[in-house]
Amino acid sequence: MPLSTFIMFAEVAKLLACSRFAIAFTGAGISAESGVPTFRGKNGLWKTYRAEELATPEAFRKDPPLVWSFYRWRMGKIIRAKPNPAHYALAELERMGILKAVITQNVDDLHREAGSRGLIELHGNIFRVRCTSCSYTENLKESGRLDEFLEERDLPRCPKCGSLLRPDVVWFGEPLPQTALAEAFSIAEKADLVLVIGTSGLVYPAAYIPYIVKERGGKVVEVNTERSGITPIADIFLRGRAGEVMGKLLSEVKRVGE
Ligand code: BJW
Ligand code: ZN
Repeated sequence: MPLSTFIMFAEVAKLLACSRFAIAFTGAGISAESGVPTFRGKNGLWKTYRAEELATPEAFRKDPPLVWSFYRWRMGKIIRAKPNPAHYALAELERMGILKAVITQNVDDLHREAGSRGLIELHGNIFRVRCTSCSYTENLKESGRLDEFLEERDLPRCPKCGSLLRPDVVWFGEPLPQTALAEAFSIAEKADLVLVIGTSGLVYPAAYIPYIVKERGGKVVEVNTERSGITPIADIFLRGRAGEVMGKLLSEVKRVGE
């Protein structure tokens, strides 16, 4: 590791250890090392698939079989993915009392699997489905019906009213879940440090989170393999893969605390 990177790790570890209310804001890049594809970038989903044909309410109205085949494929891929050292590092920082919340744009459930408890999911959860007509929702992981659901060829129907079910995720042009967004903004207002990990920072309103922290005088520490929409306001930029960087950072935080 070059000396400058080593010094930056030590500095971030100290900032974290001395923080009063540190939070994390994560995106698809944190799950890349778990084998979950990101959206943008050279191997991103939106390079192969067109977002407007798959991740909008209009697309679902126009062609529900197409949208469902995309989501069934992703559910099947994501259910086999395991959290990586970055997810585990955040859960451990929370157990150590350093991290107060993880605000994620990811729908893959990997933070929860890694043990994060103060978790806010801004864009929903891919393993939850909800009815397009009534209030029915189901978490397919919890109900144990995921395999059956993935094998089924027909469009999924609501067991209560027979209407079409849809993935409980947030598509372009849809509002984010109100309680989750309000809570995320309120937490960001309190934070004196935000770790921004693996997001292009291009999708709003989620991408406001680091700006809120910065505006209130908090530090912005970014972990990413590339520059992002957030990099211009980052106080410290740790370039690298989330799993590798966060594993090292956790060790450094533990060393500082000894
Ligand atoms: C690594 C790595 C490794 C790789 N280690 N790093 C201003 C204000 C408000 C809204 C807007 C606004 N301007 C425009 C809008 C509209 C729109 C928007 O933001 N569009 C922009 C794209 C221009 N926003 C919306 O439509 C939102 N809704 C809304 O605004 O509603 C308003 C409304 C109010 C009231 C009534 C009605 C409407 C909704 C946005 C929903 C986004 N949905 C998706 C799909 C979720 C479901 C699914 O999974 O299928 O969410 S799109 C996709 O993008 C997904 C992600 O959560 C989101 C963000 O992507 P993310 O996580 O940043 O991933 P990538 O791929 O972009 O980046 C990966 C990063 O990782 C890169 O930087 C890599 O370098 C890095 N990386 N490997 C570390 N190993
Ligand atoms: Zn229903």
